[in-house]
Amino acid sequence: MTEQTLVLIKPDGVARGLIGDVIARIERKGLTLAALELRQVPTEVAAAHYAEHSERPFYNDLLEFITSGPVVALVAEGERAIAAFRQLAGGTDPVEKATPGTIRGDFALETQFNIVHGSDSSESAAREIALWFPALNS
Ligand code: RTP
Ligand code: MG
Repeated sequence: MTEQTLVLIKPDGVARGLIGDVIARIERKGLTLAALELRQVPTEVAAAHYAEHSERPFYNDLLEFITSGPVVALVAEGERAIAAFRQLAGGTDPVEKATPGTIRGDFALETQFNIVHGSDSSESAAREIALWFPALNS
């Protein structure tokens, strides 16, 4: 089924010059881009984006990190796009869970600095796309 998923290249990925590599992997997989923008994240958007983690011990660090520099926000589209991008990203812990060949497995050492975000379900994707790109699909 054709889906859309919200991807973020987090501040560490942008600062380390990995925008092109991440986008190349998305395109090579066969997904297409429906929206793409470099932007500074307002704290309110970061808080809404990660609202499900608001009670977790790492929440404040996560908000501080995601607002620490520009991110690339994009919407990738294609068959099973949500699971397809999660496959490209690899597991949340870039050493214990992500395998080599994935974005996190290839480029990251620490869970907090794991380069990318991808929506984890169709409900999350719909919520996150409406948050980051309210004009898309409207
Ligand atoms: P994301 O939402 O960023 O795509 O990552 P995810 O689904 O793989 O992981 P999730 O459980 O949603 O966690 C969101 C982000 O919070 C940071 N985190 N830090 N220090 C920690 O134990 C910890 N756990 C999670 C990571 O940046 C993770 O991507
Ligand atoms: Mg998540």
